[in-house]
Amino acid sequence: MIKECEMAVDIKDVKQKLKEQKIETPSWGYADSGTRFYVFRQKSAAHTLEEKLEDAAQVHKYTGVCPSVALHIPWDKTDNWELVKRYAANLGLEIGAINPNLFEDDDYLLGSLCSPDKKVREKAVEHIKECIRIAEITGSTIISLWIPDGTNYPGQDSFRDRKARLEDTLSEVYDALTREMRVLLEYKFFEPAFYHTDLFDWGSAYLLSIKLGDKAQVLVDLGHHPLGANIEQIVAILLDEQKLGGFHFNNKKYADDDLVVGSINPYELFLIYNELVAASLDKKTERTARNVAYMIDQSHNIKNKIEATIQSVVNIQQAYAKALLVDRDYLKKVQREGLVLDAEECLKDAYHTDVRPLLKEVREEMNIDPDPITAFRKSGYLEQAAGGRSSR
Ligand code: LRH
Ligand code: MN
Repeated sequence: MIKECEMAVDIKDVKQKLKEQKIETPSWGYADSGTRFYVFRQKSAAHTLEEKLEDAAQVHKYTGVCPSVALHIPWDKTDNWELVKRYAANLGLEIGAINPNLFEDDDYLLGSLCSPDKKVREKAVEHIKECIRIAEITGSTIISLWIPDGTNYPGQDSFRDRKARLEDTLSEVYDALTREMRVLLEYKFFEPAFYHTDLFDWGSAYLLSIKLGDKAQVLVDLGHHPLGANIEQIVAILLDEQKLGGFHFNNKKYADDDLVVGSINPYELFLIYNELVAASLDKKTERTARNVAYMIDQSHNIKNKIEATIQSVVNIQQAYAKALLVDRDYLKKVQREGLVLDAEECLKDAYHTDVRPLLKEVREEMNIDPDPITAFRKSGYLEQAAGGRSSR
């Protein structure tokens, strides 16, 4: 099976790229979460930031590719960020993207950065500046900014006035970034607003990122598109424009379901990685492709949260491995010759390659157990956590 691919790709190079993969896990993925209907609490769920970091360290221990954790403010708020940075470092982790929260405050009823009320806009900008100060201490270089603003009824507000407010408030945020930092603009086509959303698609985020400057890029959350949207095409365009900053990986069947990435549509995840690998081999886009931030953004309502996160990482590793096995010279040739079926079959050859043996070899060479979930289960960590953590 591996033999098949050896012709087209250098397996040593593929293995090296898989060993260098970096996937950031979300602190909120380890805590109790649910739907508006109910939260099924888990005895082993994390409640404190320390517990979330300990769980993230387990995911890194058993996958070897998750050295950083994204935080959400104020969900992870603390008064000693130096201590948090050291605590994480002692667990072999770094603090990753800082996510401001512009959706959990009474003042944001009519919006945050787009609110008609200047006081509210200033409050939202001040909150993001607080997140920038936190990032300076934790050594984070990414402010991951989802703007939930929108309206629920026609006539409620002016689209263009809100657009002007957003450009104005975000330029103040942009000027507050340090030289090393970048702000990733996360769009979403609806929810919590149900008539219009101010940052609703890749185009609105791209436009804004162009107006702001090089330190502003677009974040693609896989759950934030209308059904039928061609996300791999959006990824290709943003790469080509050097404006793809990162991902929030998850999967959906209907709306923003935040299910395990690759669980519903693994072919889509492969096609997204196919665009990323192609861009990494192209002089015009390789730098952007190299700096893409791969982050998971999920809520694990019924699966064990640590196991679901490990499963997510494995799904991402498999998608990347398959994309690295695509015979790109042959693909280019048949594409140029208009051999449609052959081009599609070239991709499917890689997609249908069982890369699990390859990934087991890679883990062994990284001195970690070839079967992460089984190894984690054997560790007894969950039973210990369930015993030691108070079910609040
Ligand atoms: C919004 C979102 C955003 C986060 C939240 C947890 O749907 O994707 O990235 O802030 O989920
Ligand atoms: Mn997200």
